[in-house]
Amino acid sequence: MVLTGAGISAESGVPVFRGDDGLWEGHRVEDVATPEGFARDAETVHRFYNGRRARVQEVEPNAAHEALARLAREWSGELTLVTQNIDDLHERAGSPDVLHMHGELLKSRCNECGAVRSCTGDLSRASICDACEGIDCLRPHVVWFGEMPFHLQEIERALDQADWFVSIGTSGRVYPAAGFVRVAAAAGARTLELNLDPSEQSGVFDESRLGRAGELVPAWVD
Ligand code: BJW
Repeated sequence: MVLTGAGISAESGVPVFRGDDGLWEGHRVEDVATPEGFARDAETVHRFYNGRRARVQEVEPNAAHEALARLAREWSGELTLVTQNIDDLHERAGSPDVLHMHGELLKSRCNECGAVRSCTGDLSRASICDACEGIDCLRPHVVWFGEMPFHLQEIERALDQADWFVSIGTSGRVYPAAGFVRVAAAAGARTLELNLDPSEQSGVFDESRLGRAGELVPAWVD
């Protein structure tokens, strides 16, 4: 099983969350990444995600995304790819069946009827749901703090059966993803971390390699 975070898309030009120049710089997390923040000021939250949605469509997958797609194509074993990222760079590199546990930026969800739709343009309070025709009921199809991540049952099954657990480009600060390495290790998997800096979970991994995903991931895959 491979778990990816913001660091794998950094070399494509998608900013990470934490640290200097991170996405949270200039934004209070509780304003733009919680259901309460959205209820308080939907326009600000829409602006935040509209900007990121436009940006993501301008960038390209990098060597790390491509190496993981190659792994899925050429390796005879079973690979589960779980990403915390809401961009579509794994899919564009050719990875099949990506589990987006924190949702997808290029989709909207209706708060009233639950309809999930492709969304490549801007959302605003005036957007209309094409399923229930409600106004002001669309939100980005993402998982905010306090909400339940997606695909947890499938992920638990994969963690339980994994021979390898490899984490790429994540700070290991956000749960439940940050706890996956312990679950996999307890179930008998060997664990490897590929990250630019030591993460919150580095000490838990059997091995931690520091460097850029664009170099480390192709080297590991090949
Ligand atoms: C490079 C690089 C390069 C840079 N190459 N590397 C204890 C247990 C369980 C839950 C909690 C808990 N304590 C608190 C909670 C609640 C909360 C939580 O975790 N809070 C923490 C702050 C403590 N979690 C939740 O609320 C979650 N839901 C939940 O827990 O539901 C109940 C539940 C209970 C039990 C089981 C199951 C469920 C929901 C979390 C939702 C997170 N949402 C966000 C926003 C998504 C939408 C959006 O994108 O806007 O997800 S927050 C943000 O952080 C985003 C990311 O996916 C996530 C992780 O960030 P990531 O990917 O690690 O990025 P960075 O920036 O932190 O790190 C980047 C790394 O890359 C760095 O280390 C760099 O060094 C590295 N890097 N360039 C390689 N070139």
